[in-house]
Parts: sequence; C-alpha cells; structure tokens
Amino acid sequence: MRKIPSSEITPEHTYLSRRAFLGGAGALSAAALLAACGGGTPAPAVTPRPADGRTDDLGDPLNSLEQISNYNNYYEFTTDKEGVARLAQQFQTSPWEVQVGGMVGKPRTFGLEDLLALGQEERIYRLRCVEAWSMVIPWSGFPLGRLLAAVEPQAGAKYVRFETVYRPEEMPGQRDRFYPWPYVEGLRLDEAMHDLTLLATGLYGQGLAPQNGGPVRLVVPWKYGFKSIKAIAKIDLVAEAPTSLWMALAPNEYGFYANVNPEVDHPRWSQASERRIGELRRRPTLPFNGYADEVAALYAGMDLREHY
Ligand SMILES: Nc1nc2c(c(=O)[nH]1)N[C@H]1C(S)=C(S)[C@@H](COP(=O)(O)O)O[C@H]1N2
Ligand SMILES: [Mo]
Repeated sequence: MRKIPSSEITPEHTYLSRRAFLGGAGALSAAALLAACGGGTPAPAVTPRPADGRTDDLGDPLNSLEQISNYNNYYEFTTDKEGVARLAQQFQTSPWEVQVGGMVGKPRTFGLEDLLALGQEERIYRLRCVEAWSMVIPWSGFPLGRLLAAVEPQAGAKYVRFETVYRPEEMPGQRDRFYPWPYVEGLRLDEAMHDLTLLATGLYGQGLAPQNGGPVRLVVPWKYGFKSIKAIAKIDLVAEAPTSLWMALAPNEYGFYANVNPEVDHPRWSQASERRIGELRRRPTLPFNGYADEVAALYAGMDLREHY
C-alpha cells in the first residue's frame, strides 16, 4: 500500500507546492488574526471556550467558533490556513445566486432568500480533512435533496456537478493560473440525495462567514473535506461523473469518491488517525468518518480501494 510516515503538516498541495510556498504564506501576527474577525460578515458572538458544552453524536465536544473561523482550507484565497479569514473579509456574499440546471425538468436560479426558505435545521457533523485534521462543527442548512427535488431531475441524470463562484478580482488565489479554476466537485445522485448531505448556510446559528464558504456551501460529512465545496454558484445534474479540481490536479491522490477510510492511505501519509483541532493526541479515524451505519449501503459491492 502507498505508505509514507505521516507528519503534522501534510497539505493537499505539497507535491506541487513550490509555487504555493513562493507565493508566501507570510507569518500573520496574532493581532492580525484577531482583527480578521470583523469586516464584511456579522461579528462573531462571544466565543464559548471550550465550545458550548454540546457534543456530536459520538460524545465529542464542538470546536469553538474561533477555531472554525480561523483555520480554513480555501485555495481561492490562500493556501495558508490561518490567513484565509483575513483575505476573505472583503468577499461579497450578498447578493448571491445559485444557478441550478442541466438535466432537470425545472431549471431555476435560487437567490439566497430562496435557499433559506427551503429550511434551516442544525446538524452537528465531524469535518475530516484529507490532510488528517478534523473538527466538529454545528452547521445550519437543509438537505440538498430538497433543492434537487424542486428542480425535478430527469431520468438520465446520474451525478451532480458543483461549481464555486469565479471572481479573481475578489479571490487572489484564483489569479494563480496553476490551478484549474473554478473549483469543481461532484457527487453521485444517490449520494447527493442522502439525508446527511447538507447545503449549509450558517454555523453556530449565524450566517456562513466567507472563510467557511459563505453564503452557501456543501457539507458531506462522510467524505474528505475537499468534497464540501464552498461558495457555490452553479449546480448541474449531469450524466457522467464530473472531474473535480483535485482529480484534475492529482488523480492518483484524489479520487471521485473520497470517502473517509482509515484503511486506504493517501500516497503521502497515513489516513489511519487524525488530529482533532484543539487536541494534542491523535485519534483513530473512523470508516466513513463515523457515519458508516447511515451511508455504507451506498457503496455495497464496490471495491473502496479502487474507488478512492
Ligand atoms: N471552493 C473551495 N471549496 C473548498 C476548498 C477550497 O479550497 N475551495 N477547500 C476544501 C477543503 S480541503 C476543506 S478541508 C474544507 C474546509 O472547510 P472549512 O474551512 O470551513 O473548515 O473546505 C473544502 N471546500
Ligand atoms: Mo481538506
């Protein structure tokens, strides 16, 4: 099996990263990080520490709003996780439209208000990045299946393709032509219709901040975090499996499925364990990120090593 000792720093982009490092994730002062909390988004309420006493379904505490909003992967802004919040402050999340089309009976453009009208429930999910760190996040949103049902998928539609907004003037990382922007992700239609699959419009009871993918992003809790595409501008029902940005960049490292699987290592590090942000000791990674009871049946009969 592809096995390489894991380390604390195992970024998704490392093998092609000379440019990322040249681009310079400069050292941000603590003051700058704190200052990043204001700006274009509603200021976070008092940050409870540790979190607010609530837990996920496995009894583990929520990560704090401060942790969730200051440690982000969002390559449209920067590859520096602690620098995203500041760079995303000016990002315009309003007005916002999501175009839903492709193989559907009723194509439609949804404004953010239309999305909010589809419901707002809270879902406490683990987010497990392919880099082997994780958090517990209280999202708000609604099952994606509700939106898909509203546009009436046609019989030939087998996959859903998602696209992030393309605004290089606001997203400095998108000016780096090395990446095949815009960010694209995809799900099989049955995965997209699964009740756990969320379109998130908030967290900790607030609107979704730009660094977390505001105003609307996908959350697929049993898959590695990169599937949970941020700042969605377009959703299409399609016949063939879409090629994601990560598949296009490194097909041997990032497959279409990307189900969390402790038994299938990344070519450059182990996936057997992970570091929960805020904890010192690593913890074992769970099959399907702990959601196997709910989702394993989606993959019955599939070789999950082949379909990574
Ligand atoms: N458009 C877009 N979506 C994205 C990413 C990105 O770089 N661009 N990063 C992904 C990765 S690798 C992870 S782990 C999660 C991180 O979400 P968070 O910053 O809200 O914790 O967002 C995912 N969605
Ligand atoms: Mo990630």
